[in-house]
Amino acid sequence: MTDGRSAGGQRIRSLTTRGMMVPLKFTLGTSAAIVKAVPLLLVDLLNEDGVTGRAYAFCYRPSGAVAISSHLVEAVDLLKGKDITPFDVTQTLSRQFALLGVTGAVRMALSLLDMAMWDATAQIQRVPLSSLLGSRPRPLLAYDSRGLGLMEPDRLAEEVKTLLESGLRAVKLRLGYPSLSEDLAALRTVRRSISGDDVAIMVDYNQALTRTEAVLRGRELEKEGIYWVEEPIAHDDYVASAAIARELRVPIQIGENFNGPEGLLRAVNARASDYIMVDVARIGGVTGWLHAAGVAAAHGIEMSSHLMPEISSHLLSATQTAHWLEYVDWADAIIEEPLKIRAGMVLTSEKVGSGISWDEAKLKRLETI
Ligand code: SMN
Ligand code: MG
Repeated sequence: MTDGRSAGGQRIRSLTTRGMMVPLKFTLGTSAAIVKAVPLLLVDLLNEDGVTGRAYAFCYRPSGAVAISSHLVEAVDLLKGKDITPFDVTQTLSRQFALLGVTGAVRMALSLLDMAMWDATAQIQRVPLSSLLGSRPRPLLAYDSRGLGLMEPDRLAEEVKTLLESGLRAVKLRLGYPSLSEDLAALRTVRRSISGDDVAIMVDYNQALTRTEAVLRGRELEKEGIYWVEEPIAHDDYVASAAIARELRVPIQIGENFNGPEGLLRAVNARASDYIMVDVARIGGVTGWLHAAGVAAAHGIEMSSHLMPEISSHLLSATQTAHWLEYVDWADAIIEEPLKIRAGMVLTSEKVGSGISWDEAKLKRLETI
């Protein structure tokens, strides 16, 4: 303990945020948007012990990075000089931002602060984040989510072969073409291009369908052997989602838009899906994830991650009902030690903290926001 700080507490000295555009190796056409480059916000939180906690988040749009950064600056001003823990951050700042609304960019800012503080705590304790959480860095079942956007069938056939060179044995295909027959053609093309039947195919509609269309398309798709159908309809229509989950044999997957553990709890209570997937930057960082994982465990529901695999791997390592890690390599363009894949599994970093450190030489090559 230093500076009269309580055990486990930190005093924030300064915050640095940097918005970076990272070009993608595989253009990602989803039913919502065509993504060629991703805006990532990098956070450095220096505390009075001289330890820098780091975190990054995918911000969906460049303006998202600007908004999140602006909320972060204000949040850190409110905390400066105070002896705080991640637990306090969520509690105190949720009250301060309550009238603006702890959702969207605000939720992401608070999640990033929490993630950076946990990273610093794990560094101070000299253990990997997953070990600090009572587990250890584990190899994880993971699917490749880098490609297979909406595109011409010929290109889909080529792309899936390239993706499988990574060694992972599962891929996610984006659907939501204008017609069911086009969705089926895309799925069959991917299936035909994969030798052997041990590769799982997840499909993601990014909220493109109506409830009726979701049941009609789902009934045909499930005959083709898919692993899950993700976000077929508006993400927050839990009543309709529950009806779809009852109608279809194939499991329904939702959750990347859950706002905090409370959002997850509402979906679980509504039986809105068979599986759940959590975005660490929307669920409330490490603290929010732990609460969410408790709900999932109590209900015996398989829980997967959404994007940001570097920190999510630590969290899934400490999740009782851990299911699939969503693997993307977007952060390889900003960090020193990219995640490794061995024998079809993603290896959680064994470095102290979350294992994230910026590669300044790589950052120089990127466009800033
Ligand atoms: C997704 C969300 C945002 C950007 C790219 C892809 C998708 C996923 O919903 O689940 O990966
Ligand atoms: Mg999705």
